[in-house]
Amino acid sequence: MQTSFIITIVASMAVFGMGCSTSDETRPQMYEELVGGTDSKETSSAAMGACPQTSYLFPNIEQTTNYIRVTTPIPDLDEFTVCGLFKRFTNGYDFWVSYATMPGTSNNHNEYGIADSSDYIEISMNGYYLSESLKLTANTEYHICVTNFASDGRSNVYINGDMAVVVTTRSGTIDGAGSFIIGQDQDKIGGGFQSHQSFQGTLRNFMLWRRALEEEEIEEMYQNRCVCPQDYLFTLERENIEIFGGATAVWPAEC
Ligand SMILES: [Ca+2]
Repeated sequence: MQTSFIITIVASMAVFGMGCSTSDETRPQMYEELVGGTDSKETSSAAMGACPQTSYLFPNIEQTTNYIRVTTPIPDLDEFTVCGLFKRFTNGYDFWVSYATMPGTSNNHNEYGIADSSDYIEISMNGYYLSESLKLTANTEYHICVTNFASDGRSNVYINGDMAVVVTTRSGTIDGAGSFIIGQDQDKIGGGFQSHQSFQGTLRNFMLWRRALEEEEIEEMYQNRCVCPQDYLFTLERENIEIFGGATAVWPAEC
């Protein structure tokens, strides 16, 4: 009975989505109830533990309206790691992550970013972006982690647990207090999106840590999406984000 109840909820969420509308408060609440608590945050630093499961669908191609904004305050970042399970539906030029800093600091809309195309991955740090060859197939889900070292501008890209490519851009601390957006490229703080840079696909378990994760930790997360190092800065749990346009939260698979 419980299973059928969940299926009904999932079907409803799939049909109606959980988009930007603030007119229907029941959908975020429903999602939070289904996802449950986040007691895992209380465990000690760097210990592996149960990982909060999140899952989002970006269903629309070539638009500037579907995105997620992280509401967790972003501190200055020196070493940090982002990971997630990415699948895109097309071979376009897709921005997964766009972090823009506020006017009054460096006013930099390319402070940090990750984008990909069918045959390269592009990282931006400190206003400088560079791509390196990397082939990712559409409609295939990849576990992707990027460890970043602001001291020398280096980003190590791990695909399915293995180091795949190094992208070296520009050194310098990533300024905090910026705007962290998933699914669009910011050309100004919180906006300036261009449709050809939008993300269409799915994203699961995206999160950020304020350190470079060890290769062993990344490999373990690839092997088992239900565990992760507990010292993360944020996940995409509902209380940490705002969701816009047709971007939709979907019920994550159980662990
Ligand atoms: Ca742009």
